[in-house]
Amino acid sequence: NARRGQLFDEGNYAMFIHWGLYSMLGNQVDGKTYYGIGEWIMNPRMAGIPVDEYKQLAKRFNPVDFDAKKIVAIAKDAGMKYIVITAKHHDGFAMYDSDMCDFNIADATPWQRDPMGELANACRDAGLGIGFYYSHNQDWTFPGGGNGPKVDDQGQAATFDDYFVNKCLPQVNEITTKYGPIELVWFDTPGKMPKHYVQQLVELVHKNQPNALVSGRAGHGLGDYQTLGDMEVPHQNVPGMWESVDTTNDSWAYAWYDENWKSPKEILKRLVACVGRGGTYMLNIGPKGDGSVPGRAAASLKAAGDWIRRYPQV
Ligand code: JFZ
Repeated sequence: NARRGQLFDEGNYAMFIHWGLYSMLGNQVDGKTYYGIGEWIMNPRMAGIPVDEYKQLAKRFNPVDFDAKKIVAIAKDAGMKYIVITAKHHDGFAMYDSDMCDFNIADATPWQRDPMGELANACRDAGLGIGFYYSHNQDWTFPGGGNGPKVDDQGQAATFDDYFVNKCLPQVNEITTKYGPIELVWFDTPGKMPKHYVQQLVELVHKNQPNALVSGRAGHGLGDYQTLGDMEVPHQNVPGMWESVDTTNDSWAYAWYDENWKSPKEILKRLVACVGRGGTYMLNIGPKGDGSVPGRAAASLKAAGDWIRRYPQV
């Protein structure tokens, strides 16, 4: 993009991707199914998986069917203009090769690849934009992270500042410098995070990526645009630059039982409702633990895209 904000003027339909260690579980732990959003599986509200146990999952994470080019083709055929993917969700697991924390996909799994890099390259080759979701406040596995462990490995008390200085800020620096120009950083659930932390993050993103947008959920009104409530499709005009985030079924991350897929017609109605009111529609898919995209999601995106492509650009 030549300027910040251009993305929302021109790229009004995007793919959101929730993908991480939790995708391996698909809402099932030790034979028991937990109903809810899959990326929250380790939280006490769901399975309540202890940090050490959750970290062990990485040793079995081997998404051999992940194919960045395939995912980009699905987005492109759907009529989408950019992709935003979870570089780190609340579980704290980095889905890219991080030098700041070894709880990451390149260092902690047998797969040892960097899917964020692969996806960024595939997007650029196809003329699509790329952006990263980064859970800046909540980190459930790093000492001091929001809703995370209160002590470090040595049993010493850890503060949010420890987490922020040693993991959060350096990782946001990584995702905004390692992968060339990116379109946006999607921060989420700021909670009670003090303003000066959010300020530092926003400044860092704008410094490293002058044309990238910062999501409305950065906190303290410091984002570049407004994000409506999850799965909220407005019924009235919304002023300013805004987006709606939505998912193809009920969960964001892959959930084995979740077959409540939106039909192509529903997708189009929701897309048009947002775009027609001046917004951007970002629609999520949850790839499986093996990296593949659920067939029903891909098929509906394709069918909706076929309809979009029948009409000339206006
Ligand atoms: C957050 C995450 O906790 C969730 O796992 C997912 O990534 C989703 C896209 O974002 O959940 C939220 C955040 C904000 C609202 C609702 C759910 N909200 O403002 O309505």
